[in-house]
Amino acid sequence: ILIFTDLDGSLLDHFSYSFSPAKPLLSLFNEIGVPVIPVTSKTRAELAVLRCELDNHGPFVVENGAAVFIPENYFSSPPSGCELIDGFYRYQFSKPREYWTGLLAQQEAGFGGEFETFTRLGVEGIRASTGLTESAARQASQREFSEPVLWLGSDERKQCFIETLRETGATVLQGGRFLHVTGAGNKGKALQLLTEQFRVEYPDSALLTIAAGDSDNDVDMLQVADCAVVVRSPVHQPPEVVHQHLYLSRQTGPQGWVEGVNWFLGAADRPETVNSI
Ligand code: 2M8
Ligand code: MG
Ligand code: MG
Repeated sequence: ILIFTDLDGSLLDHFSYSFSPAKPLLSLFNEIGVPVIPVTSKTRAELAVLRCELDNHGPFVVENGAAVFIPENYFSSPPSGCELIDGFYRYQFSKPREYWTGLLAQQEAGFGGEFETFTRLGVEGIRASTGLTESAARQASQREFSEPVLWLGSDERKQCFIETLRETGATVLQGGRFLHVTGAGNKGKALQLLTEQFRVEYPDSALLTIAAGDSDNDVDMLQVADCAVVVRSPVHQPPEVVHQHLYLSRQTGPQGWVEGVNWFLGAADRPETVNSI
C-alpha cells in the first residue's frame, strides 16, 4: 500500500493546520512500513519542517506536482531523469518560479487590481491571508516552481483569467485559498512517477495506491490512484471526481482523512459512515 496525500485541508486542518487526529494512524503506518507521501501545494522549505513534525522520511511532492523529491538512499538505484540536490533526487516537471511571475506580470494590463501574487503579498500578506505563523509564511514564500495568486475579482473574471493564463501555456490549479500558476506537472503525474519507482523497487508486490485530497488541485491525483478519498472541506464544495473506488468523508480535515483511509483499509468502525458521490 502507498498513501499519497494532500496536506492543507486534508491531513492538516484547513484553519489550524493541525494533524493531531491522524497521529495514531500515522504512527501505525510508520511502524508497519506503509509510506505516506505528501503531495502538496507547499514548498520544499515548508516540507523540511513539516516532515520532521510528521515523522515522515520518504519521498514528497511540492508546489502542486511541480517537483518530486526522493531521499538519496530511499531506493536502491537512482530514479531516471532526476538531479541530486541537497541529499534528494529531484524530478522537476515545471519551469522555475521566475518564468511564472514573469507571465503574471504580463497579466497586469488586462487584470490589474483583480489579483495579488505571493511575491507582492510578501511574508506579512501571506501570513494575513493564510493564518500561518510568520516563520511558516516565510517558508511558504520560498517558492521554486510556481506562484500562488489571490483572486480579488468576480468568479466570472476569474474564469477568464484562468483561460488567458492557460492559453500562454501555464497550468492553473485551484487550491483551498489560492490559484497556483505553474508548469507541466500536476499531482497525478507526480503520483504516477513515484508509483513507478516503487514498482521497479518491489517488482513482486501488488501495489495499491490510495490518494486523499480536498480540492480541485487534487483531482488529477485522485483520478489516477486505485482508491480516492475526498476529504470534506469546511469551506468549499468537494471537487468533482469520477472514480470507481471513491469515498467522500463525512468529517472534515484530519478526522475525515482518517475516516476515508480507514474505509479503504477495511477498518471503518461504523458502517453508517459509508458515503459516495
Ligand atoms: C497555499 O496552498 C493552499 C493549498 O490548498 C491553498 O491554495 O490554499 C500555498 O501557498 C502553501 O505554500 C501554503 O502553505 C498554504 C497555506 O494555507 O497555502
Ligand atoms: Mg488541500
Ligand atoms: Mg494542497
